[in-house]
Amino acid sequence: MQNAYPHFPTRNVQLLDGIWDFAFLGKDGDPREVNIDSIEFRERAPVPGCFDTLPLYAGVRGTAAYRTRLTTPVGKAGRLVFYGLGMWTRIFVDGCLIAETAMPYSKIDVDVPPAETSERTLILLCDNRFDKDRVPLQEQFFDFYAYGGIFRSVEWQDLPACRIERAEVTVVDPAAGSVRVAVRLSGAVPKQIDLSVRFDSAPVQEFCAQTVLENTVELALQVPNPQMWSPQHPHLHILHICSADDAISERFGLRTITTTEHAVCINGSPLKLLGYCRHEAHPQYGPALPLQQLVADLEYLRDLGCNFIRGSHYPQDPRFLDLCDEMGFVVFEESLGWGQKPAHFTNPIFKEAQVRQTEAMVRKSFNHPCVCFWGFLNEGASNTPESRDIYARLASCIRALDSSRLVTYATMHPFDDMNLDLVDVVSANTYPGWYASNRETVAPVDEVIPRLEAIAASLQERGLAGKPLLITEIGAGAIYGWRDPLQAHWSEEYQARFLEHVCCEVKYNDTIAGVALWQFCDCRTYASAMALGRPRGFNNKGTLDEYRRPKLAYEAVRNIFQEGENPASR
Ligand code: ADA
Repeated sequence: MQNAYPHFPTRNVQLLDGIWDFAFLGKDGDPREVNIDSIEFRERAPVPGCFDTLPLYAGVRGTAAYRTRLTTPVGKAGRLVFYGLGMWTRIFVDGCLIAETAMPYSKIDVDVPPAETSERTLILLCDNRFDKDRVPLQEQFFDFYAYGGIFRSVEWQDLPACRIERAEVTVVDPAAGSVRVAVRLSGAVPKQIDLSVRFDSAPVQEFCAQTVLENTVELALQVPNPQMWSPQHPHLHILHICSADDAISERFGLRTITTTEHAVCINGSPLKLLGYCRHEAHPQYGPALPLQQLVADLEYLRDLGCNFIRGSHYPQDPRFLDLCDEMGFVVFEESLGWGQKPAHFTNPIFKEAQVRQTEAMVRKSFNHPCVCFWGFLNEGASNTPESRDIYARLASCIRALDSSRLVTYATMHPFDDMNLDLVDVVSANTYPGWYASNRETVAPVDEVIPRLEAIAASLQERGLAGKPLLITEIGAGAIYGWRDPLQAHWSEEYQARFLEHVCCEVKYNDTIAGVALWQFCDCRTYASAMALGRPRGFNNKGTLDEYRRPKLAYEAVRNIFQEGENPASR
């Protein structure tokens, strides 16, 4: 069984998901000191799964050990693919440490040397404690709960000597079906290679003795019977490439993404982006969401009339992106970040980690037509001079890997941001009518239109008017079931009235390219006194609650987003 794209049809791929052996090793010890031979695995735990959502370890921070056994061919190298791990992980195969990683939510490949026996043991030490040096990307002050464990699937692949790692497809002319393909190779890579190429079920084309430069073969190809991808018609093509040793199937879409002064265009046509920010979160699973939940969330989003999802605030599950490709959603994918300050921007460990994760995200999602925006550093202190270096580095490392998508980041400083010259689209987070600028205002909803107008005017004054303005967060909290005739803050009525007002303004204001409302569903957040502004310990600005029960605002948003032409309803 193959997980998300790309697929490797000739490799022996084993999905390692299931019930693993488990032990919780304590809250205090140093995970680097653990002797893995002495661990007594007395419990069982699901993979994927967050151990700290299980009743026994709910809310606990410390080191957990997971173990499984697998059978691999004797003498053959292989690869473990982790589609998304928790905060900090050490990975052992047959008792040897083979990797240590602190890139929460990132897809990680770990190559494993051959062994003389076929029975092998995989142990993961997963630590979910905050530690700025060890896990520079995730901190306690973030407004979403940091879970521990194995968030997404784990896979084993037997590896051939010369492997086809990826075939990255860049669209040159979508209507004509012309594409450039970079075939990335690794392992025992020859100077020249024979490749056979097939699109969908079209005849195979042979490309003999292709020159390999820097482990890459560049091909200019023509897709037979090209059909474009768009939210209305999310047509997908599959590219199969084979060499003597290996084969890969990559799925992609033929589309371009460009901008005009006020709009984002797909295949040259402006598309008003209407949607939500979404956390991968559920009270029972944390971010280890079952497929059923991914599909259910997308069905709700489609029913709401959305065509746009901001994957806040980390690299997205590849299975979710596969579904977005298929259902025609436009996605804003960003690396992990939340409110970082100058102290972060001047810390080389933080900067390196940020660049590494952002590059890994771009490589992972390169062929998803749904992904149209690359983002980073949500709500960082981008109004400080210290921010310049890392913002510029991230924008340029993204463009060096992929020049076909829009680069942006969600700013909470639309009036004095210092880095907006770097982006293709200005993405502003703003909370008029919720975190009201004047706490005595009786009708805080009235702050919405003046604030949006002031942001647009300020961009104009600063010579940024040529870049489309996207509202990447705006919202109001409501406690599910809390009804109040006075429509006070936290009531479902206030949220419904607020979102109705916002949606009308954004949908019909031609100077705004779109909106990602904050947020799709409630999600668990601070466990400390920082939860004082977060009743129940949840961020309650969801239009659905954490169990996906729609609040009053659901109908209000749906009525407006669905009005007139609705790109997501087919
Ligand atoms: C910020 C942040 C979100 C969330 C939101 C809120 O904009 O990016 O993650 O914390 O504020 O609810 O206040």
